[in-house]
Amino acid sequence: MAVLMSVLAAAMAVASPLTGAAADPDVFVGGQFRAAGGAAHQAVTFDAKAVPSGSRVTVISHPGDDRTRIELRLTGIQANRTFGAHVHTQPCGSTPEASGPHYQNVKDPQQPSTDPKYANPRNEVWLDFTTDAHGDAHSSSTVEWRFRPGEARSVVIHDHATATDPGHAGTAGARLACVNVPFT
Ligand SMILES: [Cu+2]
Repeated sequence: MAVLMSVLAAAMAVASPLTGAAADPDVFVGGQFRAAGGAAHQAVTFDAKAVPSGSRVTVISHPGDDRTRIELRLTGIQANRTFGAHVHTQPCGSTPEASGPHYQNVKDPQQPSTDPKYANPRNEVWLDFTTDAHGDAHSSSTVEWRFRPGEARSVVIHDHATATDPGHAGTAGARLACVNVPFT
């Protein structure tokens, strides 16, 4: 019996690193934007001209060893326009502010954070994009860290490209749309 137990323990010791790898799957979210308010939706729009109801969004988060690659795809939103986009800390709600501040790997003690030391695309996830003539776009970002589970909950699409200068860093204008993503 003792021999059997030690064999099992050895088998489990070999198996556990594999189990650990399997516990970090990609996070995949896809859906259509719906007008905010009323029922909770996967993806909500606050600006029907920029992000029409029925346009589509896909977010894929690929966790790796001490790094994360995040992809954003959009179809059918306003054509030939540059938007800002970031990972935020709270889920989308019926108002644009519900999604909270940007997720930061190292949190700025000063909030709202507009210090480029913290509000930058290495410490936050910036996914700015420019649509083509069809209103389609794709962007991605790879950061050298993993999300703290439960602290990154959405991707927000903003009015314009993200600023980088002190006092404005990380800002990108009004929040036009939001998609819920349970980042891990
Ligand atoms: Cu943002």
